[in-house]
Amino acid sequence: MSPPHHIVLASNNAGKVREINQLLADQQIQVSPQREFAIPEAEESGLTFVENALLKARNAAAHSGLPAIADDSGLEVDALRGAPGIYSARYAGPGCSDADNNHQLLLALNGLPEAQRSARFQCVMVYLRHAEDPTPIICQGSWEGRILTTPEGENGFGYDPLFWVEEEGCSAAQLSAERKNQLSHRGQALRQLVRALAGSGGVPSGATTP
Ligand code: ITT
Repeated sequence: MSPPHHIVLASNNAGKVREINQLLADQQIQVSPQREFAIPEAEESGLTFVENALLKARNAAAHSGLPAIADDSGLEVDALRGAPGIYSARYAGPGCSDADNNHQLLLALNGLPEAQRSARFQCVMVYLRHAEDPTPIICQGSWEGRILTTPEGENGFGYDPLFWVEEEGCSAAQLSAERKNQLSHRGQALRQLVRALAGSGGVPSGATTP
């Protein structure tokens, strides 16, 4: 049995949707962002990336009747004991912009030397065959870097202008979309998910295959 052909993507973040669509471009999967179904936003009440990803995917699957993929991701800064973490999208407060979050992060790390600015992006990507799927596919990726003292670059989204990628000698926002997807937490998680989907055939748990 082949993988599902139509999946709802449980994200309202345009940057994520763009990257995920690029990563899935050569797969035989049609991924529709949840805004096309007017799906109400899920409350991200979990305390882990996994919990929040499941909440978002379940919400999108329930409202669309389709299998769903969700990405819960964030930036962990060692000097901030893992903050902003699961709160990365709203670090500077409700309704804040990427620029507000970056400003907040620079304030929090003000004066800290380079050696103490280590950080990583985390991404948990989940797939639910349907809203009550008891065996979700859960994949995870992480990407090591360091927080700059001033933003650099225009590409990407979120904290990319402050995320220095040592092995590339530039910020994440100075990488091409293709290169970022090759390296990033999201790219790692989604490639795993695609492999798992190809193996599972996207069959609902409990269903029998001929
Ligand atoms: P959805 O829940 O609708 O997908 P969101 O932005 O609220 O969108 P999250 O709760 O997963 O999603 O928060 C992720 C935040 O982490 C995101 O808003 C960015 O601030 C940051 N982030 C995640 N991946 C990133 C990346 O690749 N580059 C820069 N920042 C990233």
